[in-house]
Amino acid sequence: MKKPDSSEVFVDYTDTGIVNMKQIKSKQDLAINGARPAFEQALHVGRPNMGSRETFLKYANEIFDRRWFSNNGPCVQELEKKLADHLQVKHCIAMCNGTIALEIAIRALGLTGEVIVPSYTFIATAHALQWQQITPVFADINPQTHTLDPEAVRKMITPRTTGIIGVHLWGRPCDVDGLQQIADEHGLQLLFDAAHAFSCSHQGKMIGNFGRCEVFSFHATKFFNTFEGGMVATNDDELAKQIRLMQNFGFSGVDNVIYPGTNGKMNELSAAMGLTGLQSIDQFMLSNQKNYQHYQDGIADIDGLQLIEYKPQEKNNYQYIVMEVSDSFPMSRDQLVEVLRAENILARKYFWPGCHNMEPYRSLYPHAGLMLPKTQQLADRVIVLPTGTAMTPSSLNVVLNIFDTLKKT
Ligand code: T4K
Repeated sequence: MKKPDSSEVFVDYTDTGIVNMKQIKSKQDLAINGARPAFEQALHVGRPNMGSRETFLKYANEIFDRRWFSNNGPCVQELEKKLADHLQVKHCIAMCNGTIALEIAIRALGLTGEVIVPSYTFIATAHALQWQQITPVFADINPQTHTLDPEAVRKMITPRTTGIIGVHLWGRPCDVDGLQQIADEHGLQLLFDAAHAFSCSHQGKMIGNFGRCEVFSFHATKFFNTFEGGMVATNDDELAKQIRLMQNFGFSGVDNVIYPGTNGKMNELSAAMGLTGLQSIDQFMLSNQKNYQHYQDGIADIDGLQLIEYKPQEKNNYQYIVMEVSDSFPMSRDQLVEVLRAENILARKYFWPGCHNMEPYRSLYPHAGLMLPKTQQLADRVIVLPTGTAMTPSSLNVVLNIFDTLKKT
C-alpha cells in the first residue's frame, strides 16, 4: 500500500458530516502548537460497526408486530443458532452484556477464593470476580503477546486458587495450551474472557471452543455488537444448562425456580442488531484489515512506533489498532496522546494503568505491582488508534502525517 504524502492530508469526513481541512507539513501545523485542530468533531477509537439499516428496521418491525421483546424470543433463538454455527461450538447463550456473562460463567463454574487473571485487561475482568467476593490475583503478561504468561500464573497459585481467567486481548489468543496444562496439573477451572475475540481463531479452531467456556462482549464498540450484549460459548452440556438457569432467575418451567439466579437475558432488539451485523461480518473484517494495513504501511519507517501483529494463518477481526511507543520515538506515549487529543483524535491508553492500579485493588493490594513489571512497562507504552468502518482513508492519513511530522529527522 502506498505511503501517504502531505498533499493527501485533507480530512474528507463527509460521510459523517465532519468536514474540515488542514494540511500538516511541520510541527507548527499541529494543534498542540496553536494551530486549529485537524478534526472539528472528535475522532473516536470505537465507532460502532453497523450492518444494513433496512435489515435492522425490518427485524424491528417484526418485533413490534409480535410484541415479544425479551425472554428467549425468536430473534435471540435465531441469533444463538447462527452464532453457534459461526463458531462451530455446541452452545451459545446470549446475554445482556459481557460483564454479566462473565459473572454468571464464574458462578456456574463454582469459582471461589482466588482466581488468577491478568491486570492488563479491561476492569470488568477483575470486577466480575470481586463483585462476588472472589479475589482476583493478578499475574504478569508476556510482553510479546500482551496475554497471561503461564510461568507467571504458576507463581501466583496458592491453596485458595480455584481458577484461571485468560483474556484473549485484542483478539489474539492466549497461550491456551500452556494455561490448560497448568489448570490440569492443579485441578483449576480455566475460562477465557474472549470479549475482544469474536470471529478469531486459534490453531484453526474458532475462539469459543477453549477452556470450560468462553465469554464474549457484544458492546457497541466491539467488532460485532448488539448495542449492549454478550455471550457464553461452551461445548459442555451441563454447564450450558446451568448458565441458562442462572441467567433467567433460576426458572425451570413457568412457576418453578430451582436455583438462585439473576437477569442476564438479551432483549429482542439487541438480538436483531446482532442478526443484522452477522450478515456484514466479512465487510467489517475487511474494512478493519484495510485500516490496519494502512496504518502498518504508514508507520513502517518511523523509528519507535510499532503495531502489534496478527497471525496471518489465523482468523482475526483486526478490531484494535494497538501501537507500542518505544524510547526511540522522540516523545513518550503520554505526550503523543496529548498531541492527538489536541487534534480531536481521541486515541486511548488501553489498558493503562492496569487493574491493580485501580480501586479497590490499588488499596487492597498496594504491592501487587511488584509481581507485574511487564504489565507496568507495557501499560505505559501502548496507544490504541481510531479504526472501524467509520474511518476514511483520508482521516487515517491525517493520523499518519502527525506521526511523520513528529518523528526524528
Ligand atoms: N472484558 C474485556 C477484556 C473487555 O474489553 C470488556 C469491555 C469486558 C470484559 C466487558 O464487556 P461489556 O460488559 O462491556 O460487554 C469500552 C467499552 O465500554 C467496553 O465494553 C470495552 N470492554 C472497553 C475496552 O471499551 P470505555 O470506557 O473505553 O468506553 P467508551 O465509552 O469510552 O467508548 C470507547 C469509544 O467509542 C469512545 O471513544 C466513544 C466511542 N463510542 C462509544 C459508544 C458506546 C461510540 O462512538 N459510540 C458508542 O455507542 O470502555
